[in-house]
Amino acid sequence: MRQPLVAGNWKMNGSKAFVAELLMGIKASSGGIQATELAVCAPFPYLYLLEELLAGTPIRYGAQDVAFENDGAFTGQVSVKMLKDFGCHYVIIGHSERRQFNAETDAMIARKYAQAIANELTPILCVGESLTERQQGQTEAIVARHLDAVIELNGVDALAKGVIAYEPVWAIGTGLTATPEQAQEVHAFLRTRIAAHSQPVASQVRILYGGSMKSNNALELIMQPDIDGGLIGGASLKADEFLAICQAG
Ligand code: 3PY
Repeated sequence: MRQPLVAGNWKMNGSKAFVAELLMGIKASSGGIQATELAVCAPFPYLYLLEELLAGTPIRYGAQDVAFENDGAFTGQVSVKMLKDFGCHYVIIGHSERRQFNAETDAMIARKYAQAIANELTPILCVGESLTERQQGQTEAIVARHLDAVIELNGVDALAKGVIAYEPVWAIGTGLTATPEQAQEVHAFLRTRIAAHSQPVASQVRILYGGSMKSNNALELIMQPDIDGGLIGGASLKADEFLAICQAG
């Protein structure tokens, strides 16, 4: 049995006041949500607030990126050790916005994954195709490339120490969402690909759907057999909306 996970990706949003209010709202009404694991991934400057305000709750938290080295001359970067120092449990790796705007390659992402698991930080590895790639029938080839880069460097067993998020790029920030059938097809493809290396890892690894998941479409997505929760963008910035998605999980 894979426990559903609903993780918020706040992206580059927030302020101290906003974060405090959002976390208060989530904490106040999340008590009844037992079956689903909840997490939020915040911008680096607010991690200290998460550490403070989520202490003693089952809500986990993390960051949205990490360096692939542990320390040294890497101006502007934040290491896995630093994230652990602030009590992070998760880190999002390879989000399409980082692949697009920060020129992150599969090789860099595989190294970030390696750093995370070496230091017991749980990576949430994002994979997904663009609209053009989907229209050209490239969806499976692209997500396979994203996945294989991590397996090649880290070995398949490393996948059991992380979480995968299928995020079709064409559904991010566009309001478009993959239909449950489209999403399930890719999730099943990913699981089968992992099973070719290891059936136990394939059965164990959680594969989240991300890309405009909201309270009004979460249930039908999460009900699919290979969808184990969601990585939530804009909808995770409103406590009520986020918690409604968690209820669906
Ligand atoms: C979205 O839903 O827009 C996301 O990118 C989640 O990571």
